[in-house]
This record gives sequence, C-alpha cells and structure tokens, in this order.
Amino acid sequence: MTFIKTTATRLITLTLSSLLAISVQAAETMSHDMGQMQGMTMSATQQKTYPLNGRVVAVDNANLQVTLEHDAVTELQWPAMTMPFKVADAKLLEGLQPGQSIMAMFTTNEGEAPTIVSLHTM
Ligand SMILES: [Cu+2]
Repeated sequence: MTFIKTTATRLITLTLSSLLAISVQAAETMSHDMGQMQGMTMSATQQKTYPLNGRVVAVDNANLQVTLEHDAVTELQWPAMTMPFKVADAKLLEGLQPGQSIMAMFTTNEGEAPTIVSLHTM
C-alpha cells in the first residue's frame, strides 16, 4: 500500500513538472516577436532560411519592412501571428500591396529582426 502511494505521488510530481516545462516553452515561443529571437548559432557562410506563407498587412518602404499575417513556422515553433519583417532588398517590396498572399524565405539571427531574403506573390 505504501509502495502504491509513493508511486502515485511520483507520477503526479512528474506530470506537474512536464506541464510546467510546456508552459515555459509556450511563453518563450510567444515572445519571439518582441526582440527576443532565439535564433540558432550558425556560421556566416551557411545562413539557414525558413519558408513562410502569409498575407501582407502593411508595407513600409522607408524602413525596408513589411508586416505579415503569417502561418505557423513549425521548424521554429512559431505560432501563426501578425508581425513585422525586415527585407534584405528594397526590390522585394516593389508592387507589394496589403491583402496580397505571399510566399517568402527568411533568416533569423539572435538579437536581430527576422529578415526576408526572397518573396513572391501567389
Ligand atoms: Cu511571428
């Protein structure tokens, strides 16, 4: 009887710590659009890019920036959301209008805004 009780207590403790770990992870994921990008460290010669599907919300030519309502980025554990992206080149914003659906590739480095390196409308 004592053994069973101990096991049950242990199981409950394990379950609670798992839940806590999940909550912490969710909080970290949600904060990625607030300048706390958790980009992987990688060499300058091999810049990892990630695919992105979304819809244009706003175009800011002066600041080389586009706000996108994007789908989840599973590889980075990003949920779907609306957020600004930098663009690597002003040409990427040419002719872009709010409401357009786009596909893009972007890079993300720790301490920097995520940057779109290629983009086309669908
Ligand atoms: Cu985002």
